[in-house]
Amino acid sequence: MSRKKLQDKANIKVLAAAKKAGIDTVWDRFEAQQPQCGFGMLGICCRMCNMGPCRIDPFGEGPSKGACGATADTIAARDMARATAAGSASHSDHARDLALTLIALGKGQTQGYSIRDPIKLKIIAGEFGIDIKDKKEIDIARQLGEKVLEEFGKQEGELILTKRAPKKQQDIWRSMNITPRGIDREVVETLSRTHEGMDQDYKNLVQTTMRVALADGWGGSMIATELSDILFGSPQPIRARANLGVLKEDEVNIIIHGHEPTLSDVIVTAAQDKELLELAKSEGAKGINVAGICCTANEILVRRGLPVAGNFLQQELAILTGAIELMVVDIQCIMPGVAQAAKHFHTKVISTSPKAAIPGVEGIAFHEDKALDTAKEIIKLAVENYKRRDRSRVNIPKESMELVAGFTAENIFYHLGGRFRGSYKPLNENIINGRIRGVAGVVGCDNPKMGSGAYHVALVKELIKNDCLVVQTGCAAIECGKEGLLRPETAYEMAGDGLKEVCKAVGIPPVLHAGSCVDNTRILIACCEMVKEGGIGTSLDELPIAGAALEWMAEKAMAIGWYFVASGALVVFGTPMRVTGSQALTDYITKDLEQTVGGKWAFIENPIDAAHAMLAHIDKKRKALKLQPMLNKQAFPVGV
Ligand code: NFS
Repeated sequence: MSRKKLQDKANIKVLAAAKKAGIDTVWDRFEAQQPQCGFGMLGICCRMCNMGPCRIDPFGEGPSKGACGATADTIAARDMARATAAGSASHSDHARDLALTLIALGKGQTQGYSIRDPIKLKIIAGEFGIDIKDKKEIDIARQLGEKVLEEFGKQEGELILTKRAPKKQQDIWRSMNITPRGIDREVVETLSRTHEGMDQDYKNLVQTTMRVALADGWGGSMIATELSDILFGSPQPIRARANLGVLKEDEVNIIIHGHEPTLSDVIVTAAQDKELLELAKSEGAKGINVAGICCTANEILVRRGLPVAGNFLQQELAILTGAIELMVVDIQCIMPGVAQAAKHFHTKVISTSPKAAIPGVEGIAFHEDKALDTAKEIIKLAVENYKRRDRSRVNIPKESMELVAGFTAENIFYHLGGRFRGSYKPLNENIINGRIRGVAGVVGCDNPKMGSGAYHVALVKELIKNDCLVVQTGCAAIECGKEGLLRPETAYEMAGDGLKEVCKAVGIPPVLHAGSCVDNTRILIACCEMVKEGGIGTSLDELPIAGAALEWMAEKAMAIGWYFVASGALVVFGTPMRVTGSQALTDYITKDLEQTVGGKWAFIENPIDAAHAMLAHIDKKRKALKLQPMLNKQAFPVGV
């Protein structure tokens, strides 16, 4: 597969118009960066102190050490640890804000929020040791928020949600001293250990990397998912559409972009406000159309069926359609290019988080106590901007695809077991009897290095063809949704015979959209349920599972990859993390680590090769478990 292949017709159409108008996009800027810095890519450029920047000669002709004496192993491992800590911090800070929202709700200091999943509130409160007897929901919410906040500042002990993992994982983590103690502590310690003159042993640096990542997976991200379900409702399978074609020619188009559901959920509610709809009509628009980009889109998609305008790489393209009145952004994955693209059109960009200011972009700070008022104010700005739309420049591609999203560890339980005997038993049984080979997570970003999402699509097709049930999150899920893979019909069109039969019996697509990137923790929980159900291993590392984020881009993806590896999974990235300048580190994380944590990394660019590596790994686990041979004889051979 050639690099930079733009397979999405919507993208091709908008990019052609952008080129004509002389407006650059992420693909142009990426191209302008070529060739990219080889030292940087290999992870052997050190900028930790002001004796540097230092770099190691990968050909062995120039320096083999930095000014302080740091080797390639130390330099690459420190860089990897820091990036993982940043990813973990991002998810976890997002979770912290949700805890603060829950506390504010408990204190009656919010506007537009309620407890939408009271059952989950009580379950999670129980897990956090809160006595819920005779307590009002609102009081439980406040107490839970406070208890969750303690997880961030804890100095000793173990994060409460790590108890959800199978005993063997907990034992491994304890024996390797990687059980996360407090979320903030792990981030701070990783930053401190990677300061100049601190931790120099790459294996020791991998240890802090795993612990800070586990603080994300079994801490920050998991908390974010649970609190979002409590505040905004637990997802249920829901139909929606994705791609730029969801934008409307004759309505006010508002894009919500970023990650937190806190504001965007209220915006979707406020967009149905009668007065605002009247105002839109008086401005000549037929309605107000709210659509999403990135994980904010996923958060609202899985709960309310929000139309998805696009994934990460499409954020500028949405603006380039000339049909966006306003894009409201919160945190993470917002390209500076968005504000630059907006300057060419009437589009207003509003930033709502003081943590993510953008030069030249108006900031409207968002506070929970005035959430609904703020949302209305923002929508009003959009409606008033409708008259400034230059109709001669509107270029909305017609492409949009139907999809089903909203599968969770809890509701998949009911789907697989049927309404009256909710259980993971049918999933496990179908894995045991060889109808389903295993479960693969295909997640993460899209990256101009790989075109515009084609790698996810090719990988998922190969996996389901070979009877692997696929679970997705993030931009990878959006990409596969646009390509029609998230429809139940996909089972008939593309899945192997065994998987097809199960999907047909249960009524699910072979590719399950489980939400945003913090919702990767839903996959962890589903895996724990598989272990609990029995018959396919007593720990996560024994399960026939694998994960991939071929088009990964963000540091958050490194944190996610690492917490899956440390939890016992094989994780495949399409382009390597910046480690390959150190052979020792690369070997350690792609080979040796499997002996201790059960998981490991692989870096494989070709999506078919990546699929086969995942299938081979799954087959290795099947063999160890002595499961029955695969029923579908045409499928990828049980090779290992
Ligand atoms: Ni994940 Fe989601 Fe998308 Fe990548 Fe960005 S939106 S949090 S980081 S680009 S998948």
